[in-house]
Amino acid sequence: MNKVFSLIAVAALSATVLSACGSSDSKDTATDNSASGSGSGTQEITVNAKSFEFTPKEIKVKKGDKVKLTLKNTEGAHGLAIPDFNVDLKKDGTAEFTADKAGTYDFNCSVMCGAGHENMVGQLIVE
Ligand SMILES: [Cu+2]
Repeated sequence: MNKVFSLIAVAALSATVLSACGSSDSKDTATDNSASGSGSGTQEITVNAKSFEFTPKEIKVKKGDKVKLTLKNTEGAHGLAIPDFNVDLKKDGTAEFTADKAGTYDFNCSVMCGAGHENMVGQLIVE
C-alpha cells in the first residue's frame, strides 16, 4: 500500500516538474485560460525520407505549438527544409521552431539526391 502510494506521489511530482519546465518561457501557471483555442504544446514529429518521398507528406500542428521536427533518412541521403521557418536539415537530425503563424507552408528536400529530388515535397499546415 505504502509503496504504491509513494509511486503515485513520485509520478505526480515529476509530472509537475516536467510541465513547469516546459512552460518556463510563458506566463505563470495562475493564468491557465490560455490553453483554449490555439496550441501551446510541444509536437514531436518524425519525418522519414527515402528516395524519393517523405513520410508523412503532410504535417499538421496548431498555431503556437513548439515543433521538434526530426528527419530520418531510411533510404538515400536527403535533407528537409522549411524556408518559412528557417528550418534546413541537411541530414538526420532535429530542428526546433515555433509554429507562430497560421497557414500552409511547403517543405522540401534540400540535398540534391538524384532524379526524384524535385518530387520530394510536403506541406506543413499550421492551424
Ligand atoms: Cu533531394
